[in-house]
Amino acid sequence: MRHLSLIAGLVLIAGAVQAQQLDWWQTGVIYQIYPRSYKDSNGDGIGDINGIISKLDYIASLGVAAIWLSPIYKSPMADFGYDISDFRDIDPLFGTLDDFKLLVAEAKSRNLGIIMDMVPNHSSDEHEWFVKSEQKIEPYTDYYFWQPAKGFDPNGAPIPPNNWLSVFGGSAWAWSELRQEFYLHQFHAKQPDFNYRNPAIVQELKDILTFWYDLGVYGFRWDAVTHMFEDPALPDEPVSGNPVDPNDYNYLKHIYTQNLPETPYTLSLYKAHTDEYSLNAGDGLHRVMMLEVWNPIEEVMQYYRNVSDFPFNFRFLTTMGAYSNGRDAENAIRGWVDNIPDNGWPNWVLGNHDISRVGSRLQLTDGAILTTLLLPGTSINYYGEELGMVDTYIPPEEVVDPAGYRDPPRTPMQWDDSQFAGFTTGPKPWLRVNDNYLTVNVAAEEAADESVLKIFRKLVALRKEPAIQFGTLHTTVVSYELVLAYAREAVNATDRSYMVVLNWSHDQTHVVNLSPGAFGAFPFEITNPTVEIRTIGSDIPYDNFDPSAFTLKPRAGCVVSFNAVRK
Ligand SMILES: *[C@@H]1O[C@H](CO)[C@@H](O)[C@H](O)[C@H]1NC(C)=O
Ligand SMILES: *[C@@H]1O[C@H](CO)[C@@H](O)[C@H](O)[C@H]1NC(C)=O
Ligand SMILES: *[C@@H]1O[C@H](CO)[C@@H](O)[C@H](O)[C@H]1NC(C)=O
Ligand SMILES: CC(=O)N[C@H]1CO[C@H](CO)[C@@H](O)[C@@H]1O
Ligand SMILES: [Ca+2]
Ligand SMILES: [Ca+2]
Repeated sequence: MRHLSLIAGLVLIAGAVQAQQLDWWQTGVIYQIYPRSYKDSNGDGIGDINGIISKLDYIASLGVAAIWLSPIYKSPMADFGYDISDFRDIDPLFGTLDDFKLLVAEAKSRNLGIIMDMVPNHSSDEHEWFVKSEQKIEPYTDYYFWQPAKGFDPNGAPIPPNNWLSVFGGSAWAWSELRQEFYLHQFHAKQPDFNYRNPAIVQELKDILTFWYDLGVYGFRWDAVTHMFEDPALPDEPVSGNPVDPNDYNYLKHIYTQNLPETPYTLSLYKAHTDEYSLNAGDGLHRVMMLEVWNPIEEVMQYYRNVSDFPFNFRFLTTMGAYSNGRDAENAIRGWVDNIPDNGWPNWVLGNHDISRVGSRLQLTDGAILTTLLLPGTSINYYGEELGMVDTYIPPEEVVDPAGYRDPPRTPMQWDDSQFAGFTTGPKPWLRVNDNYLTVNVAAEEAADESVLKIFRKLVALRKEPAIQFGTLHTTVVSYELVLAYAREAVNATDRSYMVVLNWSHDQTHVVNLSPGAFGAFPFEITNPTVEIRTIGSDIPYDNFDPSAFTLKPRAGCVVSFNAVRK
């Protein structure tokens, strides 16, 4: 049994523990929308801003605090919007800047913030800066990573400066006939890398942040920041020993092009800029900075402190699978909360646009949201998680993702049982709709007695409880490592405490005893228990809940409120 006091939110005054006010981004749930797939307003088969506006009442009904939008900037779409040609405009596929302003205003009137995506390592080659940089027009000459050829081969072809490879395969260097130099592209050749050693580019990005803050944006999620810096001495990278083609990215060990120590420092400049903006705005709104960092946990933790409000916690994505048990779930939780630096705020991510949906990956959705939404910290939830949407099989001839594997979690939101799940009125959505839309959809789940949607809403509402905001976290694993139970023990004994119990087993039923003295018990007596939420089909009786003997079917779980009595 392990315990954690969330000191971050508490101050000890004259022996009495008092709750500090937590901020919107800490108590709230952040709802990620992949805009192409949420709601199409004009029948072209692609989701857009007006579509999102038309669904704001639904989003507000979930109780979430903010919407994070995957990129909607102007882009030639060589990489679905991650190749930006104007950081201050909206792509016409999604609408106009005026549509965006309306979205911000309409969201705000429903108490919802809008969070934008920042893609810092490169722009599109069609960006005005790159076009001018290629012509050496000041001040753009050194905005990108230019290098002369190392020499010329016998046929007169330029030889790249070193052996660096692009994430998409092949040399990371592309030759510009015009400038007679190579530029670096860690991703697509249409995505030239910025030169972050040039203070002018650092300033440009600050100005872009200011532009969007002025439009009322509540913060940014920064895309995989690992590729921001490269070693300026341009050493060849060593061979990794992986049995892959020499043109494959994994052929080399990326010690000179990933996770350079300059990255957290540069990000801290943006964090300082953001905090300064909030201070000067004088509106009391904390603008949030969330980072995507896929590194080992010790490295990820370096991105707290003055670098961001939090780096995303991907433990449930990277350490858990369909056959993970209660112990694995406990490890995923403790691995984060026990490693977090002082004053660091935890967060929980179950899925996103780059990875198999949680309903497919862990083969459960209601149990997964039950497990993460009542933990201390911010919850980030991908659209459709609140319905139990799963990955969609895409036949090879319909694959559109340039990387080839990211279509299944990106299929259209399932609104109702009409054609294309109500996503579009046009003849064809950009990606097919999951066949299960007849039953897995918003309308059906609103109507059902029990549904993932209803569970999600109740969980979000419970996050307002003092015990969920400030309570001590206790975790335990019982029943042969199969059952994870955790409690949020209220700081004030008069407040209700909460317990979440989930049976991770696929095929066995156990009887659990969580009363004091029993194996794995909590250090308090559980009195007046009430079942608040149960997973679908679990048949856990709402009445007469006995914490000393209760049975959970395979994959079943519940949330129980109670009064904790310390002996
Ligand atoms: C506990 O109760 C006191 C007195 O009502 C209150 O001031 C304090 O904020 C509460 N603490 C928490 C963590 O809820
Ligand atoms: C952030 O903290 C690091 C380490 O203490 C420090 O070197 C850096 O200057 C800080 N960044 C800012 C913008 O103050
Ligand atoms: C969870 O389900 C498994 C598989 O059916 C079963 O063996 C175990 O007893 C159940 N655990 C609880 C606490 O009911
Ligand atoms: C730091 C950064 O922006 N990384 C991104 C670079 O571009 C690729 C491809 O668009 C993204 O996947 C990375 O996250
Ligand atoms: Ca559209
Ligand atoms: Ca870079």
